[in-house]
Amino acid sequence: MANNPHTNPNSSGPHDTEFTTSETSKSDNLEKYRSDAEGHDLRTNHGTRIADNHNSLKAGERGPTLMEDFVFREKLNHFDNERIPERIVHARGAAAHGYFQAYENAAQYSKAGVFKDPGKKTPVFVRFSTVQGSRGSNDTVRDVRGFATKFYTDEGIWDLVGNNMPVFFIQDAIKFPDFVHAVKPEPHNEIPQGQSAHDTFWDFVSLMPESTHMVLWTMSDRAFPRHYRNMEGFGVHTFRLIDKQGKSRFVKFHWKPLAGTCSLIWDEAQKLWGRDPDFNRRMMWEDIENGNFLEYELGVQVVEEEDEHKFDFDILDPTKIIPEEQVPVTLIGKMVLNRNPDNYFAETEQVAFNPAHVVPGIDFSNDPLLQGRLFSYLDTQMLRLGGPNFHEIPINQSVCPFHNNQRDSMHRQTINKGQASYEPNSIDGGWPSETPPAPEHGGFESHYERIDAHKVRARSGSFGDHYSQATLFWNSQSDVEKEHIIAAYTFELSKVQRPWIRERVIKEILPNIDLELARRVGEMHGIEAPSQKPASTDELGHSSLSRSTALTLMARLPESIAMRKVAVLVADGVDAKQVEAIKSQLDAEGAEAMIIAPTMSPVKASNGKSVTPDAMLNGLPSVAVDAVIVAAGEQSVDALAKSGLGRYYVQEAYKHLKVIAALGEGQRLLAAANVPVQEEGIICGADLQDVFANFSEALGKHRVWSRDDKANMMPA
Ligand code: HDE
Repeated sequence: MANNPHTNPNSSGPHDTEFTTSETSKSDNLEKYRSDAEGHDLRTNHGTRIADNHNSLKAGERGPTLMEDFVFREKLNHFDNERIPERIVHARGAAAHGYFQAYENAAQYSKAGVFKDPGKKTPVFVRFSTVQGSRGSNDTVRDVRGFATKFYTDEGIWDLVGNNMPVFFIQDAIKFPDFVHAVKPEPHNEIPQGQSAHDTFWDFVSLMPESTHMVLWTMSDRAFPRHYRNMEGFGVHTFRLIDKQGKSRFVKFHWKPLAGTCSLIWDEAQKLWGRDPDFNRRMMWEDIENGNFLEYELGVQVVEEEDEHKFDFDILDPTKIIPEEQVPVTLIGKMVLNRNPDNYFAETEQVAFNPAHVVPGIDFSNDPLLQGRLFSYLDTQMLRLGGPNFHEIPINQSVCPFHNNQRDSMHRQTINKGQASYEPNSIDGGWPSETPPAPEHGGFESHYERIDAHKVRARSGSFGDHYSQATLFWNSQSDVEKEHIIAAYTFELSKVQRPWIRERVIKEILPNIDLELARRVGEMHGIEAPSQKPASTDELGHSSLSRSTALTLMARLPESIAMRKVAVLVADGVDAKQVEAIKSQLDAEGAEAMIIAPTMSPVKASNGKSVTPDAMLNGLPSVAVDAVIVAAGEQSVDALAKSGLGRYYVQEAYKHLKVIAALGEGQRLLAAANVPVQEEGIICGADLQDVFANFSEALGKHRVWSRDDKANMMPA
């Protein structure tokens, strides 16, 4: 309970209750800061019109520049100071605006206003990021993706600062600087960028068995999502939800993508570093511009307080999931990302997330990783955004009113009126005043938790199981996913120069996950893996589940071909009518046709018409699309078959398990490229409707998984 006896005597309850957000509240709030130069004169920052923006003021045409030139000095001075420190982690990111809408069932768990009214759309701003690389690194690196959501609610900002993987590398926040130093580019030469495949990372994680579960997730294909719309999000820690009666329940947050889950393939991801380093960022931007919005459902796993100790693991341990078979995910709302930012720096770069930004109805657990984060995020903004007033930066401003007695410091924008910047006061009428906690519109009240303990620098014995859920994850993967994980460990360790680190991973860590995994990776490194699990029984832990379907990406494949990008290969002599028919068919199923030709010149079709290409063969390579259709037309197919890039296009698509369709003579391109024509996922035929029936079904499964073992034989 609020216990200040000096609370404003005029205040008989909350005074800001009139305020309610709508879908456009944040955009309206940003409007006063937007600036459009159209029709305006060029001026200095202080308003003086500039007559010449090409020449500095000099003593004579060939003489030195004069100190007096305030136009020059101001311009250069501002430019020289344009950069701010990038985020220490999650430096590379892309963001979008949108809204969240609760379902009917949400309010039963939490009194937070954001869950109250299913008719209401609360504005959100979501930033996706990679973790290791710097701001200019590549999008498709093997890494965790940040999934940070800022809800601009009636009652203040709630930040759900999550990742696309549900666990973390360490259990206690005091190890975070060690972990980040180990994973970042190495300190002596700043190599490698955006990679975990280097000595310091594998040295650290092989000495820290608690990291094993999370490392396994990062060795899976989840580490390079095909699109931000195709990845799950997780709050990771256990939080608390507080209902109107003040009852607390533990909760894990999940974002479930409506477009299903799917990922790139490692070779494809690597090629994209060069061919489209902005792949994820570009796809999201273009899709939103084209009205193909990103959609997720918010889910919760709710655990009653009395069930806290019913699990094989400690729910406060952030290296553990709560398997969905044990506590199902209840969907409580939907989020739509539907508007690109106006300015990258002002919005995406300056946004400041913080897991400590909560509203009444949401509270923390004692997870020691979460507890540390509650300090770190505010702290880091002091350096990055230059002081404690970063909450005034437009993107960070709450849309609901906020008043307090915090004052001054660098770049203060607010002009606080009145004489009393303290509380209690009798000079300014006692305002702003406290609000007692209440089921609605109340002040924030921390959960009334009894803590009776010794002060210790220690870790709970219940955090000692380091392997059982790694084994659960491994056992839950499909065969193809397992092969990809084996290949990932093999590749990563091949980049580790110190043999004892490779040995430690293969002999002391991997066998505790699975003996076969260790044996297979060991084989590729000439290292014999042990035949018994070396860890103690306590470290191996126990999982009452042997498999969880929610852990395989295959459990939520897209099913439909909506919003998939399909390359249609054409050259001079193509059947223009058929190209139109392919486009309409893809359009009808919600997919996007990209006409790809050898050059950007209009293609001369067999009927004398012309077809306008969207891109060239090497401008939009197969790694940037989901499937390929070779259009019919004798001359067109011959030209593509003679072109190295044409043959490479289908070879590479084959290698990456993509669905390939060839219409009419199109088959000849496949033959010329040594792509088998009679195989699952290669659809040849003359009739468009027949071909499409198979094509759509195959693409709904995202890739032709049965081809995985053959694909490596393709040299592309
Ligand atoms: Fe973060 N993390 N983190 N983290 N984190 C930051 O905050 C930190 C952790 C996550 O798009 C930093 O503003 C500590 C888990 C995301 O702006 C920093 C610990 C999860 C983002 C920081 C963790 C995350 C960050 C760097 C361990 C998933 C990007 C810049 C105790 C639940 C947010 C910044 C954005 C960013 C600290 C662990 C997610 C330094 C100390 C676990 C998505 O404050």
